[in-house]
Amino acid sequence: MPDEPRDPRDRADDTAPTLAVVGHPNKGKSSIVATLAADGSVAIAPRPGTTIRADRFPMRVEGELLYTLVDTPGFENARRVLDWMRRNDPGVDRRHEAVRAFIQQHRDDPAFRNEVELLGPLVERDAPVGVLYVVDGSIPYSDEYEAEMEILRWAGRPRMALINKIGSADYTGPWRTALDQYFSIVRSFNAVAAPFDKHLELLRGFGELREGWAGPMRHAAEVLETQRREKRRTSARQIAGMLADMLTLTESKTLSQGDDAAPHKEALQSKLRGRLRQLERRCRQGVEETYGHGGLEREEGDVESQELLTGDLFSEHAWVLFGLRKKHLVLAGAAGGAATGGVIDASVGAASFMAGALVGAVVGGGLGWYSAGRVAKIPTRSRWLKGALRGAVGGKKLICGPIRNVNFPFVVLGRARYHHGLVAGRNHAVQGVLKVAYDESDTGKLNPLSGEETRTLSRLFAKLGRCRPDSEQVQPLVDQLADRIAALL
Ligand SMILES: Nc1nc2c(ncn2[C@@H]2O[C@H](COP(=O)(O)OP(=O)(O)OP(=O)(O)O)[C@@H](O)[C@H]2O)c(=O)[nH]1
Ligand SMILES: [Mg+2]
Repeated sequence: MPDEPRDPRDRADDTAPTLAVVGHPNKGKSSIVATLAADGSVAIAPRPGTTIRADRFPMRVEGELLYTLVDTPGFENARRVLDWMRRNDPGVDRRHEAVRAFIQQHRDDPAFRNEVELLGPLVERDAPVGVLYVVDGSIPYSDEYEAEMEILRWAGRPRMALINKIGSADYTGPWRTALDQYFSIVRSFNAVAAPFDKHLELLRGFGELREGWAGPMRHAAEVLETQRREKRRTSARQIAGMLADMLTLTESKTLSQGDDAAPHKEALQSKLRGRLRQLERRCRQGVEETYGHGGLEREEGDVESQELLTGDLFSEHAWVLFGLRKKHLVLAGAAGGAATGGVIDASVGAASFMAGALVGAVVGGGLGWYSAGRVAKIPTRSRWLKGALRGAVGGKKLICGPIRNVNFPFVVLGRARYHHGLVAGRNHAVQGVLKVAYDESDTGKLNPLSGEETRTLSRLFAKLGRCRPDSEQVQPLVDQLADRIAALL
């Protein structure tokens, strides 16, 4: 019977490259693995000797294996290993056998525990493995690395050197000169700070290491790029959904006749603010999960940065930073107002449409201007319950929200864009808390919205604000909003 056709993903598994990341202890090997495998579970720590076993980290997207990275412990006794291998040199054409023999003979020798672990993946039979040798370009080159590079040469695998600069000093030049003698490809790559396009560039570079790897590595980069775009779209949908929830959110309470409304009003407003904050928190968690950073803690820095992300959505500081500038507030108010005017007129008749839109623009523009830099006020109104006036039913309903301030959704969006930028730009080598360190130099990080974008968004916000939360009109508006937001992330 002929063989069943194989799942193309299995074939991909056969051809997916494997790269062993090796080097001196504490030079960022595990950090490179974490970043390129997008895996926050890789053990990284400031002290040497963190990694004690060779561990495989497959990079899979929707079940397809793109490549595998092998994290390894650092060299400890490279000189002694090389001495042993030289004494047992079987000739240039069979030197990899000396590496294999070394492993076999020292399997139980605690002095060479690290070397046995790290060299193991390099000499596995039938497994085409590439080697990434990691050095720290912020400390000077010295002879002690020569033995490591020589051992790797003996292992006979295609290899690339990566200069990962941990500190601020720069010895990249001398390092390159030394590395060029042992490695066909030498690249600089910062495991912690490298932006996503540099990850892709490096992955494509791996394709140069072996015949037959260019295709799989180019494919891997394409898949990751597509996945990245999808993550941005998902985040945009999460942010748009949050905005829709916020713009339609109300809190209400039925009061008995004779009840003093004032304390209830306070309580309702505070409850509404609490729910809005909760919506923001939930959206942030969603975005963090989208980028594989679920369960992140946020570190609260100084008061300024605290207010920015972990701080209060309603703080004046957040409004000054993320709210629209006055010029755009007028545009926003005008666009939102024009939309309102247009809708009102539509019911009256086409002839007055433009006139209504104009009035709406003027009124809206005025409101926009008025609310520049002001923290959102929550409108609260009361409605007599049916029959209350006739005395059949007691009391009235106090309704708080939704927030109408034109600046409000822009403040929320600004904060969401800033948070998204931090999360999307965070490599998995950065472990622990999400550091919120915002200072004046970050101000330009968020591209300001153009007048056109402000107008379009304002119209959508205004339309959403007129919807009931459960109405069918909400979803199409959220979709449109998500498209706009995706372009801004
Ligand atoms: N600033 C900065 N720190 C880095 C970089 N790469 C690694 N580090 C830090 O350097 C320390 C060691 O990083 P690891 O990735 O654990 O190094 P390693 O080579 O795997 O270490 P061992 O497993 O002990 O051999 C950690 O504190 C990392 O956060 C980098 O590019 N920039
Ligand atoms: Mg390590």
